Amino acid sequence: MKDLTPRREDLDPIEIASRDEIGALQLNRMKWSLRHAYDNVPFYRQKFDEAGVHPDDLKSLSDLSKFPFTVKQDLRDNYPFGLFAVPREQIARIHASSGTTGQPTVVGYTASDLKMWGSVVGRSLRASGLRPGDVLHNAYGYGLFTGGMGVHGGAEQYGLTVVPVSGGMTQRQVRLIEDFRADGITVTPSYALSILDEYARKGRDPRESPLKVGIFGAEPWTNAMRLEIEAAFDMHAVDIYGLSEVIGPGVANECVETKDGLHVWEDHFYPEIINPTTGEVVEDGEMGELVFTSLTKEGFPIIRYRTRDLTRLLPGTARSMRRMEKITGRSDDMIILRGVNIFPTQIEEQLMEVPELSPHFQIELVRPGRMDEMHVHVELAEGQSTDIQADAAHRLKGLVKSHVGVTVKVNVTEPGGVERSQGKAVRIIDNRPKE
Ligand code: DLL
Repeated sequence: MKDLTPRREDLDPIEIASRDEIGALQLNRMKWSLRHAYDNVPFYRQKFDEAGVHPDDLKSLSDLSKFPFTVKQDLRDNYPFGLFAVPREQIARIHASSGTTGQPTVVGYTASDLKMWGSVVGRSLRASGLRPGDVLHNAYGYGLFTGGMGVHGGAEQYGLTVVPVSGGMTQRQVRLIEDFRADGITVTPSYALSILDEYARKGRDPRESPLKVGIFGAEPWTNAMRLEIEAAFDMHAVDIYGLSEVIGPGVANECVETKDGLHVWEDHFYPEIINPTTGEVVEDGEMGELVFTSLTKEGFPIIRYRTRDLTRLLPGTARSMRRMEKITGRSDDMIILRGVNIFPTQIEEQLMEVPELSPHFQIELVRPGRMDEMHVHVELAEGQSTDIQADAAHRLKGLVKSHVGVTVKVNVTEPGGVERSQGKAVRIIDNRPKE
């Protein structure tokens, strides 16, 4: 793999500024952001008043903990535009969650928010190893989802040649990567695996592809998966994080030279980690739920948003800004099976240990009697004989038992037997009877 480390002189000065400088900038911006939310969004004014706090009470960054949290339900309750802080006419773009499981959540951006978003996405792409003039194959979904257009805007602003393929039509993905000589690909890790399958189907060697780096996010993935993808494509694989409520992709990104967690672009998004049960802020280094406050957003300021993502904050390495550890999972995706807490990423880690199985998987929860059961659906890797099916199932079951601590049933299908996604993978299917 090529060394893609960016030159220090190409970084934004704030990326490598002193902690004091970063802190001073954050404090100024945080004061502005709290005031902006309070003055322009009735929801925030009411919440702050009820909690007995006022933007003027923020004297230091740690005073933020006095302010109330915002949760997803607050966005639903204020559907569609109730949390906007500028007149609707000044909103240049809307994005929204798909709303398949309830009321969609809507976010809005002013023209200057879009510029700021472009700059943090550009910074993320540079940290990933891309340079102006490189070709980017953008396979995140275009539309209301922030992945496609968010990466697109930032890539253009940064000076890349963007190929806006979006998700789907997997055969065409491979063809365009090859024909347009893509240097980088932005895609969910699960859909990257489908593209990899397509290389095999075509009888082409992905190691010969022009790709130098893959920038994967929008769903949890493990370091074991990173090694698998890096080896398969002979390219770097880095992690990009974000969420629509905070802006979209580009809230945090790994640096290609260290790949040791994601640097949070703290000059625009202020992170805290809280104990999800008590709501108390915990020290850096401790695990908990990630909470974000936007520092510069005009259209849709967000104060202390509870992401439900579980991670911890670590000191900066390749940049001065703090890192968040690769996300283990969302509290929503935590399965409690007979008292043991399990995240799908833990199953992924064990699955990677069995080379006869492909990395695609789904978890089904059932309750045939009184006890919940977890069935792991996996498939044989391409070219494996069905004779080893039982043995592979047995091995995965053993690994899950000894490393995760639960007994699961493993169902090994033929290649292609596990449902594919073109964006975020659906990892858990809950077929337990509804209470
Ligand atoms: O997924 C934005 C995005 C697009 C990020 C493309 C990266 C790349 P939402 O649809 O609002 O936004 O979903 C946000 O996805 O709270 C996490 O649970 C999860 N997520 C996003 N990035 C990562 C990641 C986009 N790198 C939710 N690792 C977040 C783990 C991630 N989970």
